[in-house]
Amino acid sequence: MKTVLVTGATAGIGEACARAFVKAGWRVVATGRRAERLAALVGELGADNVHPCIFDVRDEAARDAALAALPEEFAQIDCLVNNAGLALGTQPAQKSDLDEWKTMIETNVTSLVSLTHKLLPGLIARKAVIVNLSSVAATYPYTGGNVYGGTKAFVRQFSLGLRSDLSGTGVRVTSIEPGMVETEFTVIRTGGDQDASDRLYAGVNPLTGADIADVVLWVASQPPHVNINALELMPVNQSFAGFQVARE
Ligand code: 8X3
Repeated sequence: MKTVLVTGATAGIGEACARAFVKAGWRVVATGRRAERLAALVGELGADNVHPCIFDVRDEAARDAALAALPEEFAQIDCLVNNAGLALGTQPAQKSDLDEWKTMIETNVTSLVSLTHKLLPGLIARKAVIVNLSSVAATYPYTGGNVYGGTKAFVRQFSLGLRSDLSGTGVRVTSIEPGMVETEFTVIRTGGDQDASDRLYAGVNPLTGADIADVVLWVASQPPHVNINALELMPVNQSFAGFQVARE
């Protein structure tokens, strides 16, 4: 039985990953800040299948304590899903809040590289799969995307660089780059504005957390000689628009 560690498993894509991996016969270490959400996941999927680790990914001491206390049967990680991340704010740079920028960088970039660095020796020993959740915002800039897009471009390029560094180890690395996925993402981004989130996704038929979880599981289930480098996906109703032009 293989073990996957999923960060940000309390909601959205992470929670869906926990469900998909358990259904496929994996053990799941589910991390997140909200203990009650993780407890519900354990209740639903079974304590033999899911081990909750309650910590904020930005808190390295709490993270290390939780990982050091992993039961033996959950301690060997075969797949790391770096899912925890967030967007804060939709304003242009000149109206953005610096603290929100820093929170995105700490969560999406610093915490991701820190956890990856910590787990790397074990991941190499087990020829593991690392799946990093980037975004279409890594490639396509949009107004108000500023630092969020920057963090996701980092995740994509870090993933590709990591893969290069890990050449010959058998470790596989993938950058997953979704477009619109209806989760708590936009409610969080807008500071709790459920109406704004509902308006954004209305009529779009957006991707779901389960759609992305299926892709993550598929990536992790490839034979050992297959590496999916990067995978970008969008709902059918989301596509590309042209450049904007400001006229004088
Ligand atoms: C966010 C993708 O398309 O909702 O990661 O901005 S999108």
